[in-house]
Amino acid sequence: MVHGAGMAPRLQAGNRVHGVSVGVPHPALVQMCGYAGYDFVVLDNEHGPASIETTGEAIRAALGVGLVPIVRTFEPDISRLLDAGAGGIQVPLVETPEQAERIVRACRYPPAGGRSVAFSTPAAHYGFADRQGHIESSNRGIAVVLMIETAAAMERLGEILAVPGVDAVCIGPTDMSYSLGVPGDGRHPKVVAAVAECVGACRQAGIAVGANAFSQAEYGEHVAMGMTYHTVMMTMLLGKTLRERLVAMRGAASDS
Ligand code: 3PY
Ligand code: MG
Repeated sequence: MVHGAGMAPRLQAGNRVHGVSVGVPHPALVQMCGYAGYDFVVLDNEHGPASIETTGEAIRAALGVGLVPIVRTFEPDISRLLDAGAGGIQVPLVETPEQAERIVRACRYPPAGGRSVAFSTPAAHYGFADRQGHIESSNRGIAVVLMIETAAAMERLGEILAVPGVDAVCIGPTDMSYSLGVPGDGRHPKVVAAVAECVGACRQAGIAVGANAFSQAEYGEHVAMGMTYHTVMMTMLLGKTLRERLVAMRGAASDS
């Protein structure tokens, strides 16, 4: 039964995947990412304003264009977002192995975990999905992505990565810079060293790792380091393109 849960095996196999972080929760923007050919979207419910209901619409849009909908969210919403059809969960600011264990457990039906079972949900096709098939494909396919973005997380990184069931790590250089006392400087040697250490540890543990790439040059660096879980940020791309075109037009027209 296809419900967007298919990302975990791809991450486990080390496949390179490209996604869009969507902070403006409109289904049309999600559809656009699918038609553009991306593999997945990260619906950003950490920094974005989406409710569970609007996230449900975005998930529906993603599934309609063949995108895996991963939702970036805090722990309390995991259960409802998976029921809404999320194919993966990305939790920010993970700092302890206990938290990582809780997140994995929340993403797996028993006996593998503690996710509450219901077949009336969009994820289970409102009861039309084969029940056992839904349980098995969800447990096999839902991607568990943890964000590592603080000094506290780095201190316990080995323990966090040893938690069974973690499929990928997404590094957050901005929060990391604030946490390391070099606020806003994602290129500071302290941040660069933390990112390199995190990538190395993930690769050693056989866990996919990635980050937002804000430029093609940065994407190249990420690939060279061994990252395979790549995202671009929609608001940044749109804003940058809009501004560049305006500047170019004003430069080209003598009367503007
Ligand atoms: C960070 O850099 O802190 C992030 O959360 C990136 O998504
Ligand atoms: Mg962050």
